[in-house]
Amino acid sequence: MKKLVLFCVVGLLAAPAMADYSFAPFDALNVGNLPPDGGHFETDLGGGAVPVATYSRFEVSAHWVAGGGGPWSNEANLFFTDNDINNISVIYQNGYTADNGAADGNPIDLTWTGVFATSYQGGDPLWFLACQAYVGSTADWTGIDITLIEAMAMSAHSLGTLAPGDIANGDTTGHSNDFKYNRAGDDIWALDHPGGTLDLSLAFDDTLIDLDMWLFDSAEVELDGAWETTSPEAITGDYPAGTYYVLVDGWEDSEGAYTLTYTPEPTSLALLVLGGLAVVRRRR
Ligand SMILES: [Ca+2]
Ligand SMILES: [Ca+2]
Ligand SMILES: [Ca+2]
Repeated sequence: MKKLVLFCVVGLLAAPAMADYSFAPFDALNVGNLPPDGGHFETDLGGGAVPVATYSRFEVSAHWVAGGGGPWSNEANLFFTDNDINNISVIYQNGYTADNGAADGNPIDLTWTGVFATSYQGGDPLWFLACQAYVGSTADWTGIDITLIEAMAMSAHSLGTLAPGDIANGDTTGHSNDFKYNRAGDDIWALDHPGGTLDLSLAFDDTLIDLDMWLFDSAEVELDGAWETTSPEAITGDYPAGTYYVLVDGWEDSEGAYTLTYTPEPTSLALLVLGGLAVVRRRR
């Protein structure tokens, strides 16, 4: 009988103390669209005073009031870059709409919580750009409050360590959004890989949710990813022995239950899928 090791996540791990950085709040009035429509707002946020560290996430809030041209609050986009709009080399975050924007022009306190597509390392200037995406419309953003959140190590956030043959039953519902580009909660699992074929399958109810997964090495460098819209997501590759990390994350704000299966060989997975035939768990 195949040995299944089931991990059921019943609570969140305590987060390590992090160093965050906040800028003094500021206003952006008559915010319009990006060129060629024009009128967007941009600032270098004081020009590079942020302490050197790896910042992986951001939290932004602002009071939003419609101007002319019929803007909606869900058209309020922010961007983080390394330079002004004519000299951008690095886009830390591309057009990102608020968590609570609405399809209307009513005043609202907007919040954005997100993960940088490329982590910001501090020291170098960080530019903040704001725009209203609807052509010809403007809005006032006041009391813009930006906090940069220092990166959290995957090793510190692992929910458990899987060996070949293990299955993890998890659920990202309500979990913190620590990794990747979207605002969904996410889980990290460590893999104790004996070397050779590394085969991962992520099953979930794709009629309700859309989960994705990524594989990282021990230095937390991304090796592979699976971001189709259907279940199961699959990653297969040949990797040397060592510790690896799997990130289970949702598309946009999709969260829910999943079964993550780590098998040493594609044949084992095929047997499981074909009817639960007994397979022997590989031992080192
Ligand atoms: Ca998380
Ligand atoms: Ca996430
Ligand atoms: Ca997916």
